[in-house]
Amino acid sequence: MAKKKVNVALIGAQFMGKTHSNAWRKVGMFFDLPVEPVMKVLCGKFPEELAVADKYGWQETSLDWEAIVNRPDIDIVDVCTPNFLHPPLAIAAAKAGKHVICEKPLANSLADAEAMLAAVKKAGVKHMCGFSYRFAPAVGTIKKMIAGGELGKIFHFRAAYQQDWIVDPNFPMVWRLKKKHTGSGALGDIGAHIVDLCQYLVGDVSEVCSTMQTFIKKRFVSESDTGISGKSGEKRSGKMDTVDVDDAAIFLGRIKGADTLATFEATRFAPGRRNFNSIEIYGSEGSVLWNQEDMNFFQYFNRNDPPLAQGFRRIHATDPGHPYMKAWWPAGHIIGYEHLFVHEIYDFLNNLGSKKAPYSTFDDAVKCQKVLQAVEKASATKKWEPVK
Ligand code: SOE
Repeated sequence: MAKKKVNVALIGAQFMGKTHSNAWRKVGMFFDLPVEPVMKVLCGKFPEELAVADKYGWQETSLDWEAIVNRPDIDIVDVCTPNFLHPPLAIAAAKAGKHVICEKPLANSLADAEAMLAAVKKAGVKHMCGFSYRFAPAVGTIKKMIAGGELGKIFHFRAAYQQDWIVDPNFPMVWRLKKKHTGSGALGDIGAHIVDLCQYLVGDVSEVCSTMQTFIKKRFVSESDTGISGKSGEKRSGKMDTVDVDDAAIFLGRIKGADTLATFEATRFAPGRRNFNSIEIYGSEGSVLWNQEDMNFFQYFNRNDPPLAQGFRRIHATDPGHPYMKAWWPAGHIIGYEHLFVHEIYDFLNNLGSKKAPYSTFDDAVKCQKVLQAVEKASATKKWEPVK
């Protein structure tokens, strides 16, 4: 029987537009879907960025997102723009009765994030915020192990998300470094991921203390700067602009209803760490370690192993029993960063018709945004701040 077609519009054609386009294109090839996604329209801000539409697999292009989200034939709107555009796009899509996917962090502020959640709830549409690392097979297995009591009572959740792409003082001003476009710097961009992983795997953060730092306070504006972003390696325009967000945030958290201690580090100034999103979880029965740069494996220490055989074992999270893996290749044939987005789109499509949402929703994203807000406040007050 022919499957119902669902027409997709993707807004944003840069890095996340690319990862999501790949996901929309691949999902039906590797997963059995209850519907058939049709890659209808790729929306962008500049004509030149839409040149990729054809090779990405989109049928049409548009510079008018407003017209597209209101088009009657569009069923799903996927928001992959800089953060400041998330609220207007997602709220308009919800009001038009479209299901909405939005990249993280949901918004630049808690108020905007809550407005987005209210809009999708009011419209009764499905909503997902793409916390992609939840969809790593190893992370899914770790979640099952914790839920199954295999780590016992959790003492510590520790996460460090370290990058180094702006250590070079010659890297120009881009939207991720301007508060009006991004909300916060490393905190909201990569800190959001580790906050979400903590709340997904261990529990909700109830209070935080923190400190944040901007290491390079002025950056040159490149000649190609669009007012949102310049491109690295471009000629200088002679103008300098102020970086008004954090380059790094470190914070401590306590977990609601438990005596678990959480430590978080989000930095873009760790030379050599290209995209080192790492978590460590230590419990009364055992511990696990995972990092995205080695994403097909995790390490597991079991306190109940025979005394002379104790140690961290390196588990291959590609055996078919690990989440999503049976859709890909035989054991040992590893997958990559882009597969996480195929997994999230699969989960979204596979549950379009069901009440449940086994993926990160706008509710989860608002919970994350509450922690981000508390971290920024704690950094200013230099006190422990509650997550409200
Ligand atoms: C930049 O830090 C970035 O692209 C993040 O915005 C993504 O969420 C992360 O997956 C990779 O790095």
